[in-house]
Amino acid sequence: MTVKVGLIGCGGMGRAHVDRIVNELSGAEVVAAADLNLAAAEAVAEQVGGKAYGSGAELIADPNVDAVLIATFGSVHKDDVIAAVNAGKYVLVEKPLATTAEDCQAILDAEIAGGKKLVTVGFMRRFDKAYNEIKELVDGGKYGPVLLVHNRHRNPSVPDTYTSRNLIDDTAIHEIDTMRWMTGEEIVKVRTDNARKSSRAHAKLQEPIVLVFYTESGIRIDDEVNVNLEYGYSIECEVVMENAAASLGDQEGIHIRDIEGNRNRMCQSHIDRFHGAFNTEVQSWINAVAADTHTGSTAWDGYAATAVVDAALASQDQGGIEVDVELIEKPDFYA
Ligand code: ISE
Repeated sequence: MTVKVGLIGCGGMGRAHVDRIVNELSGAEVVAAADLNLAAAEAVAEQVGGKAYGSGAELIADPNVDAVLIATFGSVHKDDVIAAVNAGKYVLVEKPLATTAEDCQAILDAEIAGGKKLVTVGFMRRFDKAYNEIKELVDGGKYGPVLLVHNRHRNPSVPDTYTSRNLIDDTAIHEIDTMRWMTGEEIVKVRTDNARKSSRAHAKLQEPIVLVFYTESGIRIDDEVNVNLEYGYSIECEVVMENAAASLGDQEGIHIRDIEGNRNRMCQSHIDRFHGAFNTEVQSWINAVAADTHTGSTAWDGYAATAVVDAALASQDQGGIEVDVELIEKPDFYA
């Protein structure tokens, strides 16, 4: 079966997914594209020989669309995700699932009412080879339990529209999900520490910051979020167990030795650094849709990550105090 995919949101991320489906992956074709900016949808539709729509609702209602890939802004995810679930279509939605825990709960309710797991949240790091190798070490237990994790999330620059809240709800949300997945535990407390402000950050952006999380068993996790560090897109993670520490390799790309030194080529964006993880993620989703099963992170994972984001934003608003994460009881549906 060739899965007929409809794309909602024809910006950079959506177009990168179309390119991977067309050029690198197998088992799917893009048959429709939607965007409020109809010209952007038409450009993608022309590329793939599909239909263009001015809204997600119209694309979801198209009987020729088997499954939906959503790459719009998080603040407008909720209605399209619920419409796809109500139409019984699998949906891969870019992070965040929605921007408030309340909106995520509405998605959980719709999915539970339909009785079938249809929603996958695009937390692509779960498909990154190196993160998976560390997780295997953690799960294998050879080195004892995890005590601490140190993360660094560095971007070369961000646009002027990027706000201090985005440090948490757009950037650190990746570590929030990865740490829940890696440790198999919920995050129960969070605080935010400010650092000396980077002179490269625009006037209203207070960064870098360090988030400090604690999980149910007391694992302490820190996450430096530093989004104007000029040199590149750099993601670091060191997991400290009782008898060993394991870290991600420096970059996904190549290593160079020349007269100027011995170094890695620096990635410049998430699309570059996580190219392999995105491909594996979308290919797994295509395979799962074709087999009528669910893969990857669930709507519960999307909800739990957003609940941690809400607590971290509350900490940020209140001068960095430690805030408890409020989670509803996990429905058996997601056990
Ligand atoms: C962006 O939306 C991402 O998902 C990237 O992985 C992250 O590094 C960046 O800060 C975000 O803006």
